[in-house]
Amino acid sequence: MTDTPADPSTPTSDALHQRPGAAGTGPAPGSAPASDAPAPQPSPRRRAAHDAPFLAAARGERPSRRPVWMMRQAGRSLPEYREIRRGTGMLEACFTPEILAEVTMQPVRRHDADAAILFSDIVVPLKAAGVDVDIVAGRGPVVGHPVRTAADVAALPTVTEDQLAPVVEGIGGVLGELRPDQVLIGFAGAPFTLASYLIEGGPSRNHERTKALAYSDPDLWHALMTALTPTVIRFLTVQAEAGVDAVQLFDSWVGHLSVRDYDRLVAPYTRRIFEAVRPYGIPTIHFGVGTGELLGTMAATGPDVMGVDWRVPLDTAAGRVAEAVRSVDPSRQVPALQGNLDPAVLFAGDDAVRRHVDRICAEADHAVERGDARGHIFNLGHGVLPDTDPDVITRVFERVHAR
Ligand code: 1CP
Repeated sequence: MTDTPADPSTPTSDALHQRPGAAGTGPAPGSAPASDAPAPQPSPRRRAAHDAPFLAAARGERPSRRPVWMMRQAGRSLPEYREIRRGTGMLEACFTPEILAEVTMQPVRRHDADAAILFSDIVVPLKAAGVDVDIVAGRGPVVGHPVRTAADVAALPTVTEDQLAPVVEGIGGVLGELRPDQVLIGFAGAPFTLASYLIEGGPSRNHERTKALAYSDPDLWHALMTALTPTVIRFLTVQAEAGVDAVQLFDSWVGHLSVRDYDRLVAPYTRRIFEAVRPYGIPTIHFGVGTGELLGTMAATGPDVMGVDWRVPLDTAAGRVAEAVRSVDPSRQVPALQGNLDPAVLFAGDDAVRRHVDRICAEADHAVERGDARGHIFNLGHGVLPDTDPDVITRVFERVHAR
């Protein structure tokens, strides 16, 4: 894989306004996703997100207010979520369009969020493709037959558009409810994080089987990443065609790798994914936990927005990101930053919450003024913890909007 080419990696403001659904703005010939999917089709449900603060910040324009959303804003912190989920399995909920749309909208209504995040899970495309995976309450994704041999890799299916029809229908439901200044973010798990669940068979503290496979049998590792990448691309492009306004690629556990290993084992596939989504003209976000040392290398794979966990101050993160992006292509606009309140701060009382929110906004502003970030989207440094008081979350949204 070569590095991201200069021009296409720098979506201009115009390019970001273009939706594949608008007349004559579909992906350029030859730049279609690296899959056998048909050329992107206009979505009858595609809306124009006008004056959306999220989009302005992602493009490097001045937003009418500082945009804020939270990873895992939909979910167990909300009583209305626990209510609607009663008696319905997690994956069943992800494949039921009405539940998907309702759960996605719940935090947007309650907190006046600037973005909805699609209620789904990173294992949804694997499940849709027929992989034996379930989400076990209190544990997370569990894989019936872990992937550890060449035969296992060869047997991995690539998800098809038809298998994702319920997700497309759910997206339509959300788009019908959002205000024009609110956006819908679609997402996918990145191949490393998916590979970890597939190899380990479930959540893992140290990802030792995953790393052992990569270190002992690089050919098998690359075969697995090569097999997973088209499913990730298909999941994202199907969401883009259904009308999402942005996508986030979660490589949640990639911070367990050294930067050298990340570059060899992961970056080529991530780059391929961002290249495949770029023709859709929607902002891309990239995020992983514990990625302080990887921020520059991750940013160089091509996202428009870099998510930062809470361990690195945003102005420090911006320096790392900007330096890496400029070293690949000095003409490329530096990414915007997303982050990075420690989710545990939400348990520390209103004074601490205000102090940390204000500090983070100041660090982001410093980075933007210095020219090391094109904008700031406020978020947590990882997902909302299940026991968080939803009223505290609402007050964070209010505080950020006042800044
Ligand atoms: O029954 C339940 O409510 C189970 C809890 C739950 C929820 C609410 C899981 C199981 N997934 C989800 C939804 C989910 N997953 C969203 C919804 C939208 C939102 O953010 O509001 C998103 C974006 C995800 C993505 C996801 N799933 C990631 C990437 C983000 C991250 O947290 O780093 C990962 C790693 C997963 C795997 C997963 N799914 C569920 C759990 C408990 C886990 C983590 C398990 C582990 O520790 O490995």
